[in-house]
Amino acid sequence: MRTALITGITGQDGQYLAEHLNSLNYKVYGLVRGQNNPKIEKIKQNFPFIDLIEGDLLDQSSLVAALEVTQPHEVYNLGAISFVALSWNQPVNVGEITGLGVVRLLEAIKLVNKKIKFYQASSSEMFGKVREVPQTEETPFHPRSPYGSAKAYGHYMTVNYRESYEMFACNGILFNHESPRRGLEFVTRKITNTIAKIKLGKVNDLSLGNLEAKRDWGYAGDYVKAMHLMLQEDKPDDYVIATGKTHSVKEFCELAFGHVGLDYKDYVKVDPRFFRPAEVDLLVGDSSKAKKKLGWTPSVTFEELVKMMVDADLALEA
Ligand code: NAP
Ligand code: G4F
Repeated sequence: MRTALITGITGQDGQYLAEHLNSLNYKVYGLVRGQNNPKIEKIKQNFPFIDLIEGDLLDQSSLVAALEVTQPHEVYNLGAISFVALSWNQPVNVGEITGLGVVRLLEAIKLVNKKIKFYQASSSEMFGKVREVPQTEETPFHPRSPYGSAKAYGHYMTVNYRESYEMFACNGILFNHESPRRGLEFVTRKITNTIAKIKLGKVNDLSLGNLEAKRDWGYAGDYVKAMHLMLQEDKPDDYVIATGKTHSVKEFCELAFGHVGLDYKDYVKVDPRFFRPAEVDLLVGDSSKAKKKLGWTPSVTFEELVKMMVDADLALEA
């Protein structure tokens, strides 16, 4: 039986990846942190097949111990401070966890067993002020936030360990991916959850920041399959994972409000508090390499994703 250790198991992607690996008969371990983390109970209840192990990307020895205990064939590093807006308020914390955390894990693998295959959750945020459209594996990075900069460091260190120590280390450069399990702080879920509350008379309006920003939004359930496929290849490599289509926050609002028979213009207020010190205006990825080499393609369209999220939030809030 193959064994995987996932950091970030309490997050959106950790949950989908654990389900996917379980369906492939993997033994799944999940790294959890904190002495009273409320998310841990939910994981225990909803995913009883996951074995939880304590550890923290800030603590080198806890990562070494986690690898020694679980002896995984594959490690998926999904743990991070992942909310871009927060990264301006906590740049050092983000550097420590989202950036240096990658190196702590790579070092732990080098020490315990260099044959462990490693997946790093790289991000389209690294493209930032984009140098070309669409973005590919060859597009230069120009990160626009402490988060994007920390991810770029983690990305290059993953490449560096691959080249220096012949480790099987891959970067998945994933564009935005969403689902009903998305954190409420991210714009898509903030929109769909507030729509459900408006529809049920719990709130009256929705305050957002920049409505013109464009993102390449896909479905998280599709994207975790690409993570696994990367580690099954003969050689380690880096891959862009995206839908190839881009939409503005405004378009997301139009479609999501429209799905419940409302006009977004009657509810959405623009609030300067939600603007960022530097914005990533446009992201759209070219995942031809993943299609060609991994046979990966997304299965859920933008329209299906928006409806799925609105319907799930209506059910949750009812
Ligand atoms: P998420 O829902 O925000 O989950 C982040 C996870 O990181 C949580 O499980 C959190 O655990 C864990 N974490 C935070 N600090 C940690 C620490 N010090 N040690 C260990 N774990 C820690 O993120 P996601 O959307 O699933 O994304 C997964 C990964 O992909 C992240 O690295 C993210 O940056 C990256 N990514 C995401 C997207 C996207 O669109 N979703 C796109 C590109 C890249 P706690 O419960 O303990 O807080
Ligand atoms: O949903 P967001 O917060 O996601 P963002 O910044 O694109 O980051 C996500 O995707 C990255 C991949 O590209 C991941 F690496 C990262 O971990 C995370 O998962 O914001 C999307 C856009 C931004 O342009 C933001 O300015 O929506 C705009 N926006 C407008 N109003 C808002 C809001 N974002 C949030 N969170 N809240 C608002 O009220």
